[in-house]
Amino acid sequence: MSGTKLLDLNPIKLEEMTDRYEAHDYYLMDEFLTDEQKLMRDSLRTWLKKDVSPIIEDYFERAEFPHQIVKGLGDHGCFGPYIPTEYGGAGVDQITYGLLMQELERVDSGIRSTSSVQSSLVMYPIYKFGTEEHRKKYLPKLATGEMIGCFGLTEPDHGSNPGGMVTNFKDMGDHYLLNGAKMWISNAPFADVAVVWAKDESGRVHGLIVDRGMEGFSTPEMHGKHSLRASATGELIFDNVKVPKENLMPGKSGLGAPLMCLDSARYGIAWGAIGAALDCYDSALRYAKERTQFDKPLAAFQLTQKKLAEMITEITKAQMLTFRLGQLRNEGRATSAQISMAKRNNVDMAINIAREARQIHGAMGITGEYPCMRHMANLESVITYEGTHDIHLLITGMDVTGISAFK
Ligand code: TGC
Ligand code: FAD
Repeated sequence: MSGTKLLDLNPIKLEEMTDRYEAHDYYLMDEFLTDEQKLMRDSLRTWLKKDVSPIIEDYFERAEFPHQIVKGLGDHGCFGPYIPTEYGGAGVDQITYGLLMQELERVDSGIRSTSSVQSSLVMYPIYKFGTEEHRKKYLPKLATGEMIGCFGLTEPDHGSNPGGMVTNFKDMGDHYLLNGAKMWISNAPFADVAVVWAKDESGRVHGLIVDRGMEGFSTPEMHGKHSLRASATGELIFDNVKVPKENLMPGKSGLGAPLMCLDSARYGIAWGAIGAALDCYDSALRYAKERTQFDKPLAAFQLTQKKLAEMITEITKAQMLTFRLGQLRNEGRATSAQISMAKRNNVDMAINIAREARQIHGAMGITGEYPCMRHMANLESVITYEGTHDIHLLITGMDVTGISAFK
């Protein structure tokens, strides 16, 4: 991993931490990792335990994004981990990227979301499809968090079927005129820049970079979410927005361009979901050993052991599936369908574990004192965004049969 950005390690005393999370590695997967991969992961974990997990429940409850963590996310390589260092990214491999997503989502899916959007849905398309001017203008600031981005694909009437989008732009000679609306957009309310997918006059999809402050562009926040509450979600409204022609990303057009970004983000989610599952399992295991009923720890009852044993089995299977996917990504051999399988399997695994872990905590499990209910609620978004559970099943179905069952 030459050319990677190494971190300044700031040792934090364990006794300063209230977060008692211990990572679980039943099949000794760490033995496959390099020292550098472990260093980046562990450094992020330490910072998250000190500065993020102690505040996350409060921000979730207030339905607010903790803006004060943005700099720390940038410092730990969570914005554009695999973007080359010459553009401010961390320049790391795909397994390190996955490990970072796992740590973030171990704390909260909303925090991983912020990183996924910034990295895979904003920095990646600018790096891959933008011009050199775009890369130089946006990537270094996005990498530090000085600038926050969002990604507008979903529309009020086009979610699973983004190809039906109606947001469009017309060539006005010296600029483009953009009209339409996007909905359910993570980071939209405070994003400085939006990567927006819209159709030209011939119906071809292109990516445009829309800067905050352009006349006719607004980003109202969406309220009332019972899930992903520590992440801000909003609309993108384009009312005759004059977009400079140089803001069109020329590298690729067609629906395949946003779908390539989704491949990268979905891969990160596959790792992230393992983090949420590990946190629920870890909390349930500790609670089951510490809580007694009928004069025995809960962990001594066979039914509790069945739950815990099945949880760690499913986590271990997901860890192995995802690690192999990471190797394939590093070699440039992972297919979109393989990524769909991992995203679907791991999020489903995590949501089931969150539910079982919540049960082990009894009534305490519904409170914010333990993380399971928050993870469970968050995972309801994760199982829907970046392609729903059923859409990913249909992608696997199409891959193995050669027949599309979408339409
Ligand atoms: P279809 O005709 O199959 O494909 C259209 C074109 O795209 C190509 N393609 C891909 N290219 C790269 N990567 C992929 N994964 C690709 N999948 C398809 C395909 O080859 C074709 O290319 P071309 O050159 O022939 O035009 O498209 P379709 O209209 O039938 O739809 C296929 C479907 C349903 C699989 C796809 O549209 C889909 O994945 N739908 C789900 C939508 C989705 O995931 N939206 C996510 C929005 S962003 C988000 O949720 C962010 S949450 C972020 C956070 O907070 O973490
Ligand atoms: P629909 O497409 O209406 O689907 C509803 C149900 O019908 C689902 O169960 C689906 O599986 C099923 N269904 C649909 N089509 C089929 C079919 N062909 N066969 C069988 N079943 C089908 N989008 C962005 O662009 N950018 C973002 O940053 C972003 N962030 C998000 C953040 C949050 C918190 C959430 C919840 C969503 C976000 N999204 C974002 C939107 C997300 O990608 C969409 O919600 C998702 O793609 C599903 O679209 P939909 O909600 O319109 O559901």
